[in-house]
Amino acid sequence: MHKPCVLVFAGSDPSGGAGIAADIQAIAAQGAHALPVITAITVQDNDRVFAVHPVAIELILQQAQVLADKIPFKAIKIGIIASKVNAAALADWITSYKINHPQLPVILDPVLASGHGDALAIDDPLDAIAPLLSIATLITPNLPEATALCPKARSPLQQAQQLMERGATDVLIKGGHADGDSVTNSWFHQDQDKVRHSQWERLEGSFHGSGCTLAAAIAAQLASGKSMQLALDYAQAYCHQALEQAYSIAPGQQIPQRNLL
Ligand code: PXL
Repeated sequence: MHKPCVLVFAGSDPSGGAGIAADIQAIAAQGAHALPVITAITVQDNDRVFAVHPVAIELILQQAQVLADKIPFKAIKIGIIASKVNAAALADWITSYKINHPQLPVILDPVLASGHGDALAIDDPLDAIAPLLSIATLITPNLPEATALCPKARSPLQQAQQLMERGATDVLIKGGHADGDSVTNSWFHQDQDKVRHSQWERLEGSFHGSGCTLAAAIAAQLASGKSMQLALDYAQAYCHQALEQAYSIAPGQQIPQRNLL
């Protein structure tokens, strides 16, 4: 049996809720295989982040290169990179790799802070994302991230357009931070004027690593050969189920049940 691979660049979260642990589980649950390259070690529990230590960029890129030399991965997923210089160097590496793999989807979860607003980068978080915006195929900001990334935009459509002007073909703006009984995610595609909304029942409580789960599941679905539309549909349905079945490890944020029951 063969499984499609996803090259993942993400931070480690020792609570096991977010970051690379979340990505590995979400990718496995789609029937794909994660190639996890750790970009930063964080010190955190299921609620708060106490420290972030970026991994040396040489070590990140050596791992990526060894994998790239042998394993034909079908998507790249990027979580926190945690520093400006590392983000710039990783963007360069991915740009070079894509010369021979122009169709390779690159999914960027533009994490600017933890759910509690704690820093997940040693530099200004916008600086630690900026170089990656132009190499991403799909960007998956939540509402505060979309606002911070595109401060001059006056609507989600303008935010998506500004992000796509930098090179992405697709933007999924996640509506979890809005009010109301339901959560609406909005998918914008470069060649279509129409937005595609998907609505999900708002679940009680707060979750640790929901964004990682969704972006990793999308990457795995794309790696498995799904169209963007199907990948988004499957991954959002999967993520919603994982949140419905979320479990507790301590007071505070719950952990998505990524290995669905
Ligand atoms: O969910 C965003 C995120 C990504 N990566 C790491 C994290 C978090 C949130 O806490 O810890 C490592």
